[in-house]
Amino acid sequence: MKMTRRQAIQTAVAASALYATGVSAAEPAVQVAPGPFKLPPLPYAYDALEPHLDTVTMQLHHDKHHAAYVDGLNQAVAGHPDLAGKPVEDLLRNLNSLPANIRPAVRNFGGGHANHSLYWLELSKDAIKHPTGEMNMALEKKFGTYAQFQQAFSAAAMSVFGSGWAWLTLDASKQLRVETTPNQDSPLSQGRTPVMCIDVWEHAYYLKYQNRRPQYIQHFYQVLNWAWVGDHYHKLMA
Ligand code: MN3
Repeated sequence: MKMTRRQAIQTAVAASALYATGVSAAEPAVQVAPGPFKLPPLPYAYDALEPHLDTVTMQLHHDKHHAAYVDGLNQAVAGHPDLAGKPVEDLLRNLNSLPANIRPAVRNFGGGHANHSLYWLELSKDAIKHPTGEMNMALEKKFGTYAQFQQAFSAAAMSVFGSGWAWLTLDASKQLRVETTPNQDSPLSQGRTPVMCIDVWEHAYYLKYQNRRPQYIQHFYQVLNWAWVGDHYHKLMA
């Protein structure tokens, strides 16, 4: 489907609200219920990450699952105009300052929105499969070698019981760490900043890999674009 220039601008704005992409949208924006938070467009075609992440999974994951998180977040902040204008990252960093009755919804739906927004952007069909420069040096300093980092990250992704995420994050002292969160919890709510992540909810891989999460993790590395992650890391360290 071809986008009008106006749609292209709108979708680019929606994407850049969370993370700078540097890429143009290949798919038009999916309609979600009106509200301050917008579903960012998938920054490539649904089939771009084949055969590692299959087309149907990408369609459902972005257009249905991520869209539902955006809808849920919009519903949660309806009637709270003071919150509606804030970036979702700010809401997640300050969960405890939110009204108690909307805190669980912002945690779940806002987390789902922020987490998936990062996940789409770090993936590419033309992935640079090895970190370079300062990203590589930082990983080697912390983990020894890239292979050792992968071991730690894969083990974290395998250790998530049920639904959740594994993360490469920066702590308050800008030190790298590997960690996991359950459900749609964001490391932002723990005072840490996401550098890279893997979604290990079954909806991320079950259609193609069924119960074989280790295979999904191995294929994830084939489309994980360290050029984007390294650029993101550089901006976080600046
Ligand atoms: Mn997901």
